[in-house]
Amino acid sequence: MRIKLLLYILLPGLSLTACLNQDDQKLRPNIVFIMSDDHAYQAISAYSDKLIQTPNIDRIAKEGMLFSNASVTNSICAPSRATILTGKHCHLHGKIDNRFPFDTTQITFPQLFQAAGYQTAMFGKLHFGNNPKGIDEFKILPGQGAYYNPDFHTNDGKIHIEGYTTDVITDLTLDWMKNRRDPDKPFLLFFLHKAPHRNWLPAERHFMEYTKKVYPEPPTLFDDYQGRGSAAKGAEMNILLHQNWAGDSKLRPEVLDELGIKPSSNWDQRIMQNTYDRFTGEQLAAWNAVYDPIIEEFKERYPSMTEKEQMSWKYQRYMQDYLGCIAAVDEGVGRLLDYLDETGLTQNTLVVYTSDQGFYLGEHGWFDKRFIYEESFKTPLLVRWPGTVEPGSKNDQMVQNLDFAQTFLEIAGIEAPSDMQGESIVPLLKGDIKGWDRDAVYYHYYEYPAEHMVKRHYGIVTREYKLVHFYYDVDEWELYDRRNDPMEMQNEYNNPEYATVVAELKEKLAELRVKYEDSEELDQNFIDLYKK
Ligand code: SGN
Ligand code: CA
Repeated sequence: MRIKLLLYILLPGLSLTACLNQDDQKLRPNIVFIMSDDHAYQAISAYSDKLIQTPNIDRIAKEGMLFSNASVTNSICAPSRATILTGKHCHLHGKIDNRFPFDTTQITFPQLFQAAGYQTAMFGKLHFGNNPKGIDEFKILPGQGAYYNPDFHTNDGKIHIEGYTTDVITDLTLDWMKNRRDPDKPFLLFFLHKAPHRNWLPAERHFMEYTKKVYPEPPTLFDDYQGRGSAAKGAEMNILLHQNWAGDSKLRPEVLDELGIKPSSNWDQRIMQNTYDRFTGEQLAAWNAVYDPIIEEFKERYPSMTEKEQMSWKYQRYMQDYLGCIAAVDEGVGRLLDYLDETGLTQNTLVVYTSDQGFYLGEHGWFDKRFIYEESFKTPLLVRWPGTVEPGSKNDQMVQNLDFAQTFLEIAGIEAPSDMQGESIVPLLKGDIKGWDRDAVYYHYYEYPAEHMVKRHYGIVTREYKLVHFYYDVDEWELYDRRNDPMEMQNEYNNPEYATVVAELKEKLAELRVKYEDSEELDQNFIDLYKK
């Protein structure tokens, strides 16, 4: 088979399917790419069991490899997804933030799989502004999608399905696997959860359980941002100050009025009302039965609560709903893994679990993402590939979402376009780290001024340090010593002891900007386009 694949690579005009007989076709590995939205690695028990048990997601690491240093190039939804699909940094594929359109004339890796004879399917949240290309069957949520009773864009128009969206996405995925997949062809499947994106609405079975739990507070929940620059201080993602009392903490809009609580944002009350409006009568009754007593208790307590107590209350409410959403994702992953086992597909199928970026679960008092700082820069990555990946193995190399396209293409024996900017992690999956020489990664965030007010910044991350440049309306640099200050509480940029480190990293950062073809001119172009 390898020779035929080589022929295909050497003779691009030749159709791969024409070269392969049916047995060869079946031998090509299947790929299942499972991605959730905003799933923090802190909320996967394979990484940390402080918050939640995720036995099904953990199975992928138990039977495969856990990456402890996987990161994204830009910690926000649509840009991350565009990077995954194109294998390019945002400044080249152009989807620098959630608003900019994606130029659909660009090649995305599913198109190459489809052309090479793979079946391709996608279910869940793409959040890309466009329908996907190169996908035989898709059912994707419009934009962010809804947690209950979702609509989907499909190859044949719009559909509406009643139910809890995480379960619906799992059902759609399994329905395709069982009923429409051609067993004689290899497949590339995207199983893309909307959960646990804001505003965190769990399924009934989970809000009943999770609203009763109490979670440990992270040590930096009451961070005052001293030791950091104006970007951390000016960001609007503090749980106490910026999470919505109604939309996020699930107080009733009328209760806010009653208690004289000013909404944290002008869409606070509207979001919760939209949530109620979407429920069926039965769903609403189940919701109220659990959330009404929480609201009643809060009403009693609120008049005597200090700000610190309000923060602690909001943090618990946040964790209960966020983690409750993850419980359904974990069950869905379990259902898919079981199906692969039952059908014998496990052996020849690569399964990836990841998130479009990391997320703050109260670290630095925050929710949301966007920053190059640890919890949003890093993303979970678990990979199972029986026969190739050693079960229970761990890898701490700096891999990125930039690497998926080339990795999958190599696994399928399809040539990657030469302008992709990642690196295949297949050697790492095989346990060979000798040939892997990446010692730094590049990061660039753009969406500012915008919701959460995280300033534009780019930076370099090595194993030991993180050097960041915030620009646009400031010109500030930050340096973090990742080994001695893992919680990133102290900017060492102006500390003379780090002068040599700063100088070296600045040089390296400039080299990375050249290597990846980013530049001040492009920074300015994107600023100008933003203003239009
Ligand atoms: C919404 C959320 C934000 C979130 C963005 C982007 N606000 O606007 O908190 O940062 O999505 O998220 S909400 O009040 O509407 O929930 S992303 O994952 O799509 O990038
Ligand atoms: Ca996201």
